[in-house]
Amino acid sequence: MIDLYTWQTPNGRKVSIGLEEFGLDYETHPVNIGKDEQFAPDFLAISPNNKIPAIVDRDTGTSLMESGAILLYLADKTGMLMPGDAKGRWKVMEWLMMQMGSVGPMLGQTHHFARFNEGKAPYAEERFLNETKRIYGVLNKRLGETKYLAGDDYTIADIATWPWISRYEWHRIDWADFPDLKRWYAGIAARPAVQKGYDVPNKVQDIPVPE
Ligand SMILES: N[C@@H](CCC(=O)N[C@@H](CS)C(=O)NCC(=O)O)C(=O)O
Repeated sequence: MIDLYTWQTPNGRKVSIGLEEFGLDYETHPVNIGKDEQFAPDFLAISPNNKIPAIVDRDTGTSLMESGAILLYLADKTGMLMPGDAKGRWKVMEWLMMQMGSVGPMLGQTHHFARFNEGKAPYAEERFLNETKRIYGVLNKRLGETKYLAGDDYTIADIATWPWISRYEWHRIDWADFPDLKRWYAGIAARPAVQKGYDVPNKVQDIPVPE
């Protein structure tokens, strides 16, 4: 049994979608980051950086913060969604780290400057919207070459990246420029585990899907 500490954000959804895909039993503990619950001392003991998501694996006593580390841990625990061969594993690492180092941080800044604080910092808005568009281009190019980010198979690299793209309505992109990313996005959106994990801990809206 896994205790999941989360909120309905892209980083949180990575782990709830992952848990659904892995078929693991989990108990959800909502941490309302809009009410600063991530700063509660009890939560800090599990997540030293005061951010969701975090897990505690009751089977092993392992507690983990950082969505990338959590997905790697769960893939290791189940032997799923990560290739067995070294070449395949490193491709997953490559695209997982690209998500952790670029997709999440850059798109996250776009949300802050272009969505929540529009007009306050024009340079930052321009910089992060441009960076977001550039990243969409990188993903689109990759997905023009391979079915999923790390190759032929759906892996934790896709699970980590998809929830960020599911916020595309905030990114001011034109889907006509990114047909391969659109194909990938829509295919993953249709997966039952993704639909279930998207609504954890609360349903906010249906998954947006571009026309
Ligand atoms: N690198 C971390 C980022 C986690 C993160 O930024 N979580 C956000 C929600 S998406 C959060 O908890 N924000 C609350 C805060 O910054 O105080 C991960 O991937 O788990």
